[in-house]
Parts: sequence; structure tokens; C-alpha cells
Amino acid sequence: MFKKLNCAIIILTLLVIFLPAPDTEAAYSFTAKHGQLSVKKSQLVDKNGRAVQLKGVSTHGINWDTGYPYVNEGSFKTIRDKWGVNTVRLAMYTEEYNGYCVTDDAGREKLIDTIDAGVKAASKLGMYVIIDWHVLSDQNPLKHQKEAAAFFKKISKKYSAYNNILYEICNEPNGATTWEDIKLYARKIINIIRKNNSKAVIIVGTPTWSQDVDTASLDPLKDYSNIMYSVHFYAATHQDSYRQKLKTAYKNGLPVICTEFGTCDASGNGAYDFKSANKWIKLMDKYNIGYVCWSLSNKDESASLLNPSCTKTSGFKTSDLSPQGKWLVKKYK
Ligand code: IDC
Repeated sequence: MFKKLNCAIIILTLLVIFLPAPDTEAAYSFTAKHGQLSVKKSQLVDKNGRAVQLKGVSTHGINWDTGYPYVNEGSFKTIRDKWGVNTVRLAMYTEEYNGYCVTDDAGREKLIDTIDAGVKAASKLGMYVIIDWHVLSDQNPLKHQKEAAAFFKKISKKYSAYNNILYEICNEPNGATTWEDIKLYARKIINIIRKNNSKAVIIVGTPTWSQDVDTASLDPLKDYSNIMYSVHFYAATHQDSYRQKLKTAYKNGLPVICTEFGTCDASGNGAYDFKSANKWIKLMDKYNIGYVCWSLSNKDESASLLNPSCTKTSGFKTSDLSPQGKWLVKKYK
């Protein structure tokens, strides 16, 4: 009896000593737990089919010095551990500020490198990452469809083995862009991504700066799986009538994700409206909809999560946070 017990103790001890210790980052991370995401009815679910809610932060434009310096492992680790963020959105403008479609080849290469740094850091830290084709002043995604097709072909091939990437194919269609235009564009780009990745969640923007999820819900894309539609809001501008659009979309069964929001007005500036922001969060929590806040930057504007005086690019302390930053930590943590 004693012999057997001794033997068991020795074996157990040896196991503890010689079994490789699990890599804590990888083994216990958010993405390790949830794995490949997919869409079941209107809900984002994890590898086990359980509902999952993403809580994210968006970079400012990665084509800009108020954006790319924060694309580093230290900064992602800080916002993961101190803020409760599980998702990072890499916003790459298409036209503004030497965006992908207007810069030169060297500029494009630098943007691809920044995306790579972001993807690698997020993956190492067990976070999801949204690659955002940030249509804004170009208004209609069809304008740069050719460039988008080449970009998503390249990027989806490069990251085909990753299970933590979501592709956001057009940030905010606006101007005269119709839902039909967006669908035409989306079909083209989805087909391209699907050749390299049959599962990744693909997020489609909606008309009027991604506000009209109600319109999209009346006639969503057919014949594709793992597609979500984005709603964006800036709480001081977008009040009850915009929340109503989300309620309508939800009632109609549209899978919605909020890939960008702010607590100030739609210019990214002006006064905060935390009361309205709280109403949005409450509604999205009720529906289990994920959300991503604009933006991880110290640019001197209300929407920045950091104070203009903060020059650190990681290791942010509470005193480095803007009013929106402090609000976010309270909500996310
Ligand atoms: C804003 C930035 C601001 C920049 C401007 C134009 O915060 O610094 O000068 O873009 O490039 C959006 C857009 C997002 C905007 C943000 C605030 O997706 O790019 O960022 N916003 O205006 N939609 C609604 C608001």
C-alpha cells in the first residue's frame, strides 16, 4: 500500500517537473478560450457555439502618427490587462492622410507592416483583431473596389491560418452610396476572402456612415455565412432615433456588431454625452452585441482615449486617460 502511494507521489512529482508548463498567454487567453468565431442566427458565437461579446478599442488611422505608434505589444497588453479590452481594430484609411489607395508603394508596404505588427501582437496576447478598410471621404466603397480586392486577397492569404482575425471591408459608406452599392461591393470582396478563409467573420458597413442597420436588415446578403453588419454611433449626436434603428435591425434578426463608437459628437470632438453612451451600452449588452471604441490616441480631440499630454505608447496610467478613457475602463473592466 505504502509502496504504491510512494510510487504515485514520485510519478506525480516527475510529471509536474517535466511536463512543459503551459504558455500562460496562449493557453488561458481570450482567443484560446473562444477560438474561431462564427455567426449563429444573429449572434456572434465562439468555437463551442456559445455567445461571445467583443469589447474593443480602435486605433486612430494607422497611416497617421496619432495611430501607428500605439500598434505595439506593450500597448495592447496594457489595454488588455488594465482596461479589459479583448479586441483591437486596426483602422487603415483608404484616402485620407496618405491612406492605402493614395499613397505610394513604400507607403503601402509600411501600412502592411503595421497591420502585421498589430496582428502578431494581438495574436500573441490572445486578442481578436479587426482589419478595417477605412472608407470615409471616398464615400462609396465601389470607388476603390479594385484596390480593396487586391488588398483583401493579399491579406486573407497571408493570414489564412489565423483564427482571431475579423475582416471589416468598408468602414462607413456615406454620401449617395446605396445599400445596393454596398452589397455589390461586399459580394465581390467576400468571394475573394472566402477563397483563402472559409470561416473568418466578415463585417459589412451599412449606409449613412454605418448607421442604417435597419435598411440592411430588410435585405441582408444571402448565400453567405459568418457575415455581420456594422452599426456606428457617436453618443452625443446619435440618440434615441438611432438606437431605434438598432432595435429594428435586431428584431429583424440581423447580426450586428458595433465596430466604432464614441461618447462625444460625430466630429470626434465636442462635449461628451455619457448618459446617451450608457444607453447604447445597455442596449448592446442586452443584445450581446460587441463594441469597439474610437480611438487609442492622444490626438487633441474628445474621442481620444488618452490625454494630449500623454506621450507614452504603452503602460498608460489612470492619469493618462481622457474622460472617455476613464469612462471606458469603468465600463469594460
Ligand atoms: C476622425 C478622427 C479625426 C480625423 C477625422 C478625419 O477622429 O482625428 O481628423 O476622422 O479623418 C467616424 C470615422 C472616423 C472619424 C470619427 C470622428 O469612422 O474616421 O475619425 N468618426 O469624426 N465616423 C463617425 C465619426
